[in-house]
Amino acid sequence: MSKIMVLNGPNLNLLGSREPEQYGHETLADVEAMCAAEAQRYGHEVECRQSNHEGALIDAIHEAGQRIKAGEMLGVVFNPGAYTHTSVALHDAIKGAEVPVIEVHISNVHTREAFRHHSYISPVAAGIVVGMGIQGYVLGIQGLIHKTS
Ligand code: CA2
Repeated sequence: MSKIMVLNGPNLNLLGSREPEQYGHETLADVEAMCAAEAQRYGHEVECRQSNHEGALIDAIHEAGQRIKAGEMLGVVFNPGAYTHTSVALHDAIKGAEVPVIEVHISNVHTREAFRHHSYISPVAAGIVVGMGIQGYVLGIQGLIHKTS
């Protein structure tokens, strides 16, 4: 059994409480339960983290890198939230730690404001899931398992 890290960035702890037209009615706890069930279907286990702090997300990516090298983790399903559009530091962390990352966005960022059209994460992501609602996390887990097994 391997671990999969499900990592969520800023404000995703608010899922289900506001903006349901954009992000749906489900909470982050609902998302994490779906991810756990999907990973279990493949004999894997999720470890779920959320932070509103860029440095904490970078630390989580570094930790994933070490655990992947130790053979106990497959990679990270990552919704970086608004840091997607701003963070060179997260780009560098993913590249530097050589972590297979599936980038997930609940909404279709390409139909939204222009500032959401660019991602610093996509060039270093192993795959991208956009605009599939919270089902995108399930697809991200499937994609990560497919790419790394
Ligand atoms: O579509 C996505 O998953 C995003 O990563 C969500 C980010 C946004 O900045 C990205 O452009 C696209 C925002 C997450 C905020 O989530 C909230 C959920 C409920 C209420 C308020 C914010």
